[in-house]
Amino acid sequence: MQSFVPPAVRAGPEDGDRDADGQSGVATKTRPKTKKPSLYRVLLLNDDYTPMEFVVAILEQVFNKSREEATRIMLHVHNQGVGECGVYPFEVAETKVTHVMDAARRNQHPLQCVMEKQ
Ligand code: TYC
Repeated sequence: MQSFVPPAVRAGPEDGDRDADGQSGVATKTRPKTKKPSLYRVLLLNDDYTPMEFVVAILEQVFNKSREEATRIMLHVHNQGVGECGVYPFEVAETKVTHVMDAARRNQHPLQCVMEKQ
């Protein structure tokens, strides 16, 4: 015995919703089943000791920036104190922060990289 669930409270069409034509008969446009992932900004913080060239290299290698864009972001952080390297889904942002912090530690630089929910 299948219990009735009104369409308005269901997540979206499932296999059992399809009729002989393969039409679901359930509206999907207003409530798509797939959810967009939350996005996180990855930020670099300024300090007085990390070499500019190291920060540029991080922005090129970890954040796939051109040398010109990497230099622009590095100078923005240097002058403003903080700057955005990119916006990513949680796990991508977390991995990039880890890569930056590992590289900074390996090279004994105090560079700090953080993420924040957008
Ligand atoms: N302020 C540093 C210097 O003068 C350069 C720097 C830029 C450091 C950006 C960190 O996130 C940073 N060498």
